[in-house]
Amino acid sequence: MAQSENKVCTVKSWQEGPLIDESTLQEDLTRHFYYTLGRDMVGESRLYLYHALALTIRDRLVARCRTTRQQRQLSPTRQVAYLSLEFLMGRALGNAVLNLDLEDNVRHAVQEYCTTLEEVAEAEHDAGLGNGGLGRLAACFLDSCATLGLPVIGYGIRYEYGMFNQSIEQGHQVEHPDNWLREGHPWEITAPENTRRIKFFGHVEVYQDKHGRKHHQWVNTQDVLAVPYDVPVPGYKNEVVNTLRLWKSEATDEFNLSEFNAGSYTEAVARKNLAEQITMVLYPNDSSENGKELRLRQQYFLSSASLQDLLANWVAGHGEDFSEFAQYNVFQLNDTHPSIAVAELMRLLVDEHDLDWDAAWHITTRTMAYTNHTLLPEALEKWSVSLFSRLLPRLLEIIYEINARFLTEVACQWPGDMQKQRSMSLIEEGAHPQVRMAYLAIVGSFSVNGVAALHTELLTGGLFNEFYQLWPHKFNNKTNGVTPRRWLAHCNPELAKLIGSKIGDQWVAHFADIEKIRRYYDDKAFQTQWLSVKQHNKQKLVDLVKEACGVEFDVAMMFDVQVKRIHEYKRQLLNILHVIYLYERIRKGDTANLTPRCVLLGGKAAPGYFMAKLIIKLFNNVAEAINNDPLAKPYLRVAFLPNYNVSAMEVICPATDLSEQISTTGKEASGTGNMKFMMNGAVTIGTLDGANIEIRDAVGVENFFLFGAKSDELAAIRSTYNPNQIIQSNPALQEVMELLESGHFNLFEPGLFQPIIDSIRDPHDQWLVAYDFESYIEAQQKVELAYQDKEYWTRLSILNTAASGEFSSDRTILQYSQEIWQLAQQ
Ligand code: 26W
Repeated sequence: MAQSENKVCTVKSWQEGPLIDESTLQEDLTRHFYYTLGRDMVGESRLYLYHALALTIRDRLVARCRTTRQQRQLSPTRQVAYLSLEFLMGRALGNAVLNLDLEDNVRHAVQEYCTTLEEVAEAEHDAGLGNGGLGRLAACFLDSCATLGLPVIGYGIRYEYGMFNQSIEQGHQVEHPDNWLREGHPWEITAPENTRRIKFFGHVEVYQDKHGRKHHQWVNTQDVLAVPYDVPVPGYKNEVVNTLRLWKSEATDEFNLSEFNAGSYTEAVARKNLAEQITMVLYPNDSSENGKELRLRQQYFLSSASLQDLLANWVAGHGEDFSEFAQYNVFQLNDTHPSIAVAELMRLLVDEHDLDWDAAWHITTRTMAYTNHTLLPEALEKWSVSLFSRLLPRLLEIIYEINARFLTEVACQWPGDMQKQRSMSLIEEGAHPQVRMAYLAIVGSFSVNGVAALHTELLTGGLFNEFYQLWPHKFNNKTNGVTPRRWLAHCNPELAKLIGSKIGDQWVAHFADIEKIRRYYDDKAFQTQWLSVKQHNKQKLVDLVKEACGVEFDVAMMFDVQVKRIHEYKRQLLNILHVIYLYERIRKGDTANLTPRCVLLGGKAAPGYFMAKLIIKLFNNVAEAINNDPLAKPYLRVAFLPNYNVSAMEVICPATDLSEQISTTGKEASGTGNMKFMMNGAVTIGTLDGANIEIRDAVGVENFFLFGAKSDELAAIRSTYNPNQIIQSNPALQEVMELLESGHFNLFEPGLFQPIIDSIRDPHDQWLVAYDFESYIEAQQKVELAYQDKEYWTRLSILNTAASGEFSSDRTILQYSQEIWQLAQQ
């Protein structure tokens, strides 16, 4: 339909959006409760009150979202699409209340229902649409983009089942499906009119038009529909509301029609299931590729739907003229997961919008930008050529064409060097040829970035060095950050208030300001208040640990915390060895200088990752032995918190004294938990890895407990690594190993932990657990002494928060905006 035929009819009185005063909010809350949801028993369920409140707030978000869109239409600027298979949003209510500045009014409105805002907020399920760091980073970025008023739209998948729920049974991890949509998701609004059609399977036919031009037609495909669900993303007190568009897969009508006509009702329904499988579940692997066909389908589904969406909007405004498209659009690829977008944009421009190859390539390589989040070789995505040719035949052709042209460039740069061509090719040759997705992303992008200084150095100097030599200008660093709204203002309201009482509230949106509290680190009264907030936060964690683990933590003891995905490189095992070492000291009566501590561990293991699951079991067995030993009680308590997620971190990081960031150097790309802890005044014990290096520089080397091998020493260490000798020559480690090997922690499960013992003693142990043990213990001893001096520790704590200014994702996003996206300053 031509635009002039559209009848435009806006009801003026709705343009402004609903008021946010207490009585209007109250009226809306009641109306949603009684009429939208059809409830009348106030005491019936907090769930309905939560839904009514969410709808009340959503009304306000919708109004602002519309104005944001309208304002941008008035003066079009460059915009960004952030493509990510994961958005780990957590809960939305508290964040929306904070960002819309509704707290006082909402509190009063809720009071009428004889409950508190906190209790109502508890009814919300976490949106767990991500594994860990990469997914949560995407969520922090959306918050910063909206707060900075940047035109950034997030594109992701609306998984029916998010990250699995974890329970612990007899010390083992057990996975349970996360049916987070069961009770409805009040924040989303579906836009079926923007449904897109995604092709799979089929084959390619070539024909020539009357001008002799070749065209490729991807035919006989089995299509799936992508239906968008929009989630509002509010900026902090700035009236801006951006959008996160999540795609759900649905069957097309033809599927049903043809099969219904043939009388195959059941087959038709089965087909429907097949289509809907695509967005059924989030893959719970965060560090190893498993090459599952469904995962590639998800990646293509997201990439194609999102690109079609943007192209359709472009065509609506500019017709088929793409000459300025690259001036107005950027696609940021969150790791290689959506990197098939490079080939898909080529396909859409060439096959569907009739551009020639060079024009399309010009656009693609000026709009795509790629962020790498991992150096682990096993996490680098490769898809088998045979799978590609079956599932996405036209895309494979396009990848071959991109590769052929690229290899010509390689040949020009390194004439006659066939080895170069082999090592840089987008296709890894061999018995089972594979497409190297990271290389596709690099070749198709104008920017490639790492997520911390060391990580970017290791990318350019190692993993991607040949590409760096070819195109040094493409590579850049963007050190990660986290949003101070969720990770300080919202999760630690008491500390936020104390900070506000000294330096005002500007820091929430201008986090560099946080540095101003440094002035008070020596102020006795301030220290006392600081400590009392921490104690209060610790009590909340005590309650959580008691309820979830049945273990009694004590606020008088040091809270030593490691929460993150369970992985050998993150070295939860090193932490366990330290716990066993402390226990040994207690058993020997060597407790004179022992600082009482509570050790908390949390995190999920990928369901197929045997060693990670065994590490959880070991920790739980060690915890049980220690918690049941009355000797240990005054000095050491140990708990594994099941089902670590965003909401749990909101309770954990404000209560933590000591933040464990102990990965093997060169393995953790950045880390972002380290930043959340620091903001909340935890002190870090850590290696020179990822963003720890920048954290240590910011807080001052004397205020950071450093240990472990350095990245430039690793090659030498590995070449002569002899863990058995290290164990023999270190009495403390020897005792720890003896206790472990004696079966003390697995009396009824003989041999259970042998694989862990073997891995520590293995000269090829990549994670160098035995190597770093000694310096870890020394650093822990320094921590103990420091903690015993309450005033000194409090000073350290204040200094950490004060130095966390640069770890706001606002800083990170400003850098993306200026250095990669080139967005006009808003
Ligand atoms: C294909 C399986 C898979 C899935 C997810 C492989 C790898 C991933 C992610 C890249 C893992 C991840 O979350 N990486 C983390 O990204 C964070 C944000 O940049 C960093 O802070 C962490 O150091 C990094 O491990």
